[in-house]
Amino acid sequence: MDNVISVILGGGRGTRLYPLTKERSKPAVPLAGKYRLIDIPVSNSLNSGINKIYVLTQFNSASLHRHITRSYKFDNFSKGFIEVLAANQTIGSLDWYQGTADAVRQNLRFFDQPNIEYILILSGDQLYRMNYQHFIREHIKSGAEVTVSAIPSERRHAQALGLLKINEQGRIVGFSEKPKDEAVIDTLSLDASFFEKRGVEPKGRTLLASMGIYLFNIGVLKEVLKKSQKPDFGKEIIPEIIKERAVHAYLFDGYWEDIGTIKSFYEANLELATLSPRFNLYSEKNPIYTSPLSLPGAIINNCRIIKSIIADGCIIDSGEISDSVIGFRTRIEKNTTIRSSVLMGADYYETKENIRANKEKGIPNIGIGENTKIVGAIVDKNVHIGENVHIENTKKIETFDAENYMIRDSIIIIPKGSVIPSNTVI
Ligand code: ADQ
Ligand code: ADP
Repeated sequence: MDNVISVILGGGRGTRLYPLTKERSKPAVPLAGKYRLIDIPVSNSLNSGINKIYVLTQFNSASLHRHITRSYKFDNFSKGFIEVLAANQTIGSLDWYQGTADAVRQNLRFFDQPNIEYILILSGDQLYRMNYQHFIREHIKSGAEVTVSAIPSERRHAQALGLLKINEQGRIVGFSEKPKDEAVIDTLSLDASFFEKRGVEPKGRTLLASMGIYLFNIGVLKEVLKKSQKPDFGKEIIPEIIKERAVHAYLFDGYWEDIGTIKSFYEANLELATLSPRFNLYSEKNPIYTSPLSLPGAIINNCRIIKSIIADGCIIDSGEISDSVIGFRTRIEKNTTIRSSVLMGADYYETKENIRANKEKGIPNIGIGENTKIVGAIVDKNVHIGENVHIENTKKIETFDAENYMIRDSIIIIPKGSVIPSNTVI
């Protein structure tokens, strides 16, 4: 794996996960109480023996930088590194990356290193576990110049994915990015025998979708991105090159979820808080790495907790927590109800001075106040929620913007550092 570089696409303008991306770049968005999105592709790379990793992001937020330097350290002899390449820091471009291929194109000079033969391009907002060694081995065996990782998919997801068709040798002979036209989807549909022949149970899936994960021979990548100046792999580059280049598909049939939207992010977090989630954070062999936090265990006074993750350093008094993720350092006062919610926790415990200052300003402390009820929400870090607050989208509003909260996909989001005064009803 010494001849492979992982390039993680860390997000475009970040509108889909907004406001979680308001003050941080997408790879730094917290996940499952103590991780960040970037930990998934980085851990997959490290567990596959790839330790040369670049993260391409629009801006290098302080939190991303801090998280990476704290979490991932390589010794002198390993030649490993993780570097963030931010759009606003590249010479020759003061603009943002225009798309996935543009992001890679603008940084090609960093990847062009002696002994590097393959560039593995990964998405930064997907939850899955893959051993890239199998993928790379398959790529070499097939003699492909480019390989796209592909997953069987149901028709209802067709319009959100790149769909592909392969021949007997596994070469991609048709590709359509997020087709809207049912007739086009029909031409890309496969019958059960296609999957069965390849040892995959179809389970009602009739399509083969791109996972947005690409392996390029470095020379081919350079030529392709020089020849075409188009900004996106899925929209333009892949559909263009399948005619001229040997582009193959690698069939993957494990758990894989795009968590780049508020709804999918929320649902994936809640699923992680069940006893048998499809994504296993408890794997001894392939752990998901993150920052060592040096926090004590959570303290819980008298609380009924059902299907929930309670991260380190929480201080919880009483009430009920169900189907929720409670991030590190969350303080929850007496008689509270937290249901179907993702709380991201806090970056620090407030000191006596902080608490005095809160009182002077007339704002609640960081955490969740007494008698408060939160249902169906994402609460970002360092949020001050007072007493007798009720946060619940009872009217099932789809989208809404208020000063200290937002609703997206019917999920209420309290942005980082917001203040929700006592007795507020949302
Ligand atoms: P999408 O995920 O919709 O489809 P895109 O928005 O291009 O494609 O995002 C791919 C990845 O690149 C994401 O991790 C995103 O955050 C990141 N990204 C996007 N723009 C970027 C930019 N300007 N700079 C840096 N990073 C950026 C793609 C493929 C489909 C495939 C799906 C699978 O195009 O064919 O089916 O992934 O999820
Ligand atoms: P996020 O992307 O989650 O918003 P931050 O930029 O807040 O991340 O960075 C998180 C880290 O920064 C924490 O681990 C914490 O140690 C530190 N940090 C941030 N704000 C403060 C603060 N006000 N006091 C002490 N430490 C802080």
